[in-house]
Amino acid sequence: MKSSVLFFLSFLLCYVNSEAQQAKPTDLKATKETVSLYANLKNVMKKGYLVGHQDALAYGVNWKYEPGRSDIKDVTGDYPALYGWELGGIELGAKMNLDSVPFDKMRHYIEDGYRRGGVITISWHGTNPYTGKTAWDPTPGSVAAILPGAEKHDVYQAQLDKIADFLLSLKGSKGELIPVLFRPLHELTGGWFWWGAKSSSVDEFKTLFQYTVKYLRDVKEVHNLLYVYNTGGEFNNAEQFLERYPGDDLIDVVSFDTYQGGKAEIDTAFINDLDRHLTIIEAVAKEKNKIPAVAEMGFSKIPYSKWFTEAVAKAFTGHHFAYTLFWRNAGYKPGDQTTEYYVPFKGHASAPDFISYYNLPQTIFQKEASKLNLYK
Ligand code: BMA
Repeated sequence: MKSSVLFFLSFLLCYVNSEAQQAKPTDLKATKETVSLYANLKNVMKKGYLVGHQDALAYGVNWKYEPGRSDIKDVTGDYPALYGWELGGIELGAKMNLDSVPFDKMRHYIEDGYRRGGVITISWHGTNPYTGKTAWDPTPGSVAAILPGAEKHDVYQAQLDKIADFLLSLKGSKGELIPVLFRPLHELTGGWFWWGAKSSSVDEFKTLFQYTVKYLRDVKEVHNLLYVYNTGGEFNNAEQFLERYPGDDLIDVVSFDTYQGGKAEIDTAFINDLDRHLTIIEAVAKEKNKIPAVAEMGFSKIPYSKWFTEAVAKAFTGHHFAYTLFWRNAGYKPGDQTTEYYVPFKGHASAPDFISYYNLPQTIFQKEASKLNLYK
């Protein structure tokens, strides 16, 4: 009798332990808040997904740097639950990023979002360390040239030092580090960035990703990061999705980016692809015990006014993933004379549809996210 009780108790303990272990990020030294965020994002998926917006607090269509403002808030009365920010330019020691957001302001916006209980994700369209040109310079050999021991390795390492400094400068009110979903080397299956699939071999890319995580985590001791593996839409099965995956010990979130282009109509191919890609990454995440997410998405200028309910929500039906991030409301860009925005602003034709999307039970914006206590 006694031994069977003991057996039962130890079984229970093992079960509880393994449940707890399952909810841990790959960085064994991750801060308390980072560990909590990871576990909570896993739980969130059971009920819905966080909705995010890139550069949400810095600017929107026809406005810039107005304290407290956000296009999503203008339309819904609520902030997004996830805030995307971009570090491109920081590696050069610049005061502002490649989209003209000053890093000092960005730090404050990050603190604001975190204080409200929101989540932060960061991308990095970094300068090509090999050529000194932009991120969009897929010169062959760029990755090989910066690997440990190669001619431009020190340039990349110095870039990472700047990244580490910024990430370690993000602090909450008690001095705790703000957790960040960090997605370096994103859209890695595409051919447009210097780290892309067209300009590096699978092994070179994996080595670069492994080095990047290990340098930030083990050398720079940055322990407020969850690492996001982030492809483009160039995959048809798990094997293709995972071709450049650097390893289970380095990745916490598996994700992809997706954009609708073309005509102002419902595009069944876009919906089907999104649905299919989610099915693939959800299976990968389940098998590897990771978190699935959509790292970036949008339909620039939202020319179809029911896009959010009839395309996005439709494709997302029945899926379980932690978050999605709509890309930035840049508005008119004098540089290339184009206009770009991905969520409606007040008065836009798709604003009523976005409110319907906001009201869906699965979509989580700031007010709901705050109640979830994602850092506890
Ligand atoms: C792109 C566009 C660019 C921007 C870049 C990095 O998709 O929005 O205007 O510079 O992202 O944020």
